[in-house]
Amino acid sequence: MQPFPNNFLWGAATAAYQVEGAHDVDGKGPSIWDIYSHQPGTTYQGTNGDVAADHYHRMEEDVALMAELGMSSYRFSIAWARIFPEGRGKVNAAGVDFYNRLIDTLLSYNIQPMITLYHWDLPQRLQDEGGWESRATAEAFAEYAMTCFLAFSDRVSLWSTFNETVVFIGHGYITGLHPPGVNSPARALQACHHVFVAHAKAVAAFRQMQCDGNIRGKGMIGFVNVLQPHTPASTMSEDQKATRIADGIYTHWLYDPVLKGEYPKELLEIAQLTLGAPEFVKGDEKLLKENICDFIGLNYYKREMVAANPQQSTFEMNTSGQSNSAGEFGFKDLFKFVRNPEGEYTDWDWEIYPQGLTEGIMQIKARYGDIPIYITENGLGYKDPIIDGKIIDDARIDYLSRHLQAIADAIAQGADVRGFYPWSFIDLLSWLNGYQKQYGFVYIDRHDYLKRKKKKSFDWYQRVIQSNGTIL
Ligand code: BGP
Repeated sequence: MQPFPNNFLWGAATAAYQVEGAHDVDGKGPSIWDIYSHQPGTTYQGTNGDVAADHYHRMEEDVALMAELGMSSYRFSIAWARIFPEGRGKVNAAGVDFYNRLIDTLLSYNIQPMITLYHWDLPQRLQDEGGWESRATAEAFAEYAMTCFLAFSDRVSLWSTFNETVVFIGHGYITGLHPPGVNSPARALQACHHVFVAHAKAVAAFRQMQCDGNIRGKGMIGFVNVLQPHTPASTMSEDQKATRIADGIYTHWLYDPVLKGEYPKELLEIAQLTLGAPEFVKGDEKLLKENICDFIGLNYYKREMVAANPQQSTFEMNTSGQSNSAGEFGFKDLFKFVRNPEGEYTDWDWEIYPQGLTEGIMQIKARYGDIPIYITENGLGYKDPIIDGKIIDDARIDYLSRHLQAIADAIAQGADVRGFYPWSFIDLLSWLNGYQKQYGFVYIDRHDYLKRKKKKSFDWYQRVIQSNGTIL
């Protein structure tokens, strides 16, 4: 049996704020990241996406490189504030035009676009009006999504609404490391609920447009989540229990609403009892239930080992209404992530554990059934060595080939994995780590007018694609 099906999509991914640059060009409005990254002390050495990889101006050159690589699909996000500079209302034609040109250029090389509607760059205007804590943002998102479906869906059949809720809500509203820099689990849960509402409204609009014949025949809409499997740090029952809690918070809370149309019941009760959030309005349950995804996108970088936190080690303690407001989603103090003493780690302390990708995919299949899966991100953040002018990123080749093997293993065990989008196609901005943490197949010389150079991994991935993964 061959490791990957014949129609497997070989892709790569980017996101608008991290790659496009041109932050204030052709009528684009400011996003929360444009504003936040300009505030002192928010990002690594004050780096920002004002220029990024300047993909906005070099799109044709970049797509030609994707074609040379042999990609059959490209995952990118749309900058909401390019389409609606103020978040809603008047459409910016130049923004629509950029994505029309990008899509047409991709299709001219037979590269299938996969669009993410929201990869964290909320229009600042909507943030000023309350951001994701305001229900009106969900309405604005539905308007934005419909505008994109109408403009692009005649040529685009793969759509995802949101990228990694746990990160933009977790960092935006709990750790405070992303905009809007809040530290409140209750506010996080309410904002997160509005994201699920926004998602469901966009799915409903998509389905309606499919019925009306406005969307290309086989169009599918999904959601992209972090896939972070948890392993107990020991065989002790406390650690096993802590791991189940971590699964509940980091996985079930974020996947159940979009794949089962409901929150995990026990967790929801505890959250509403102890934090008073999320609050629903009439019809929310029905909306979620009726708008389950067509596919799920999984972003896998690492797994976490979980141990009980001796300071407060029982889940039940929280049901008594005790305050636990310091933790992630309100429950973090019930467990902690610990380092695996035998683990292999990146320079940023992310455990390299390819087998976790197989395990995570199989856990998703076990809980949610035969949902189509795309691996929408996977990659190694690394300071690439340059030897005699060549970028020799052997560590990335090793990382990606082991993770591809892990995907092949999941397929062999019956998972419906349909595509692979390594992060990232080209070196781009890492949100909090600037330009030093590289992920791409293509290097950008930031001292030589952003000149593109193919890395060693480019040639490797080209051969993988040509052989449909059989050379692994
Ligand atoms: C994911 C994001 C990407 C990308 C990637 C690497 O969470 O969806 O946008 O940034 O992580 O993360 P980092 O740049 O922090 O290494």
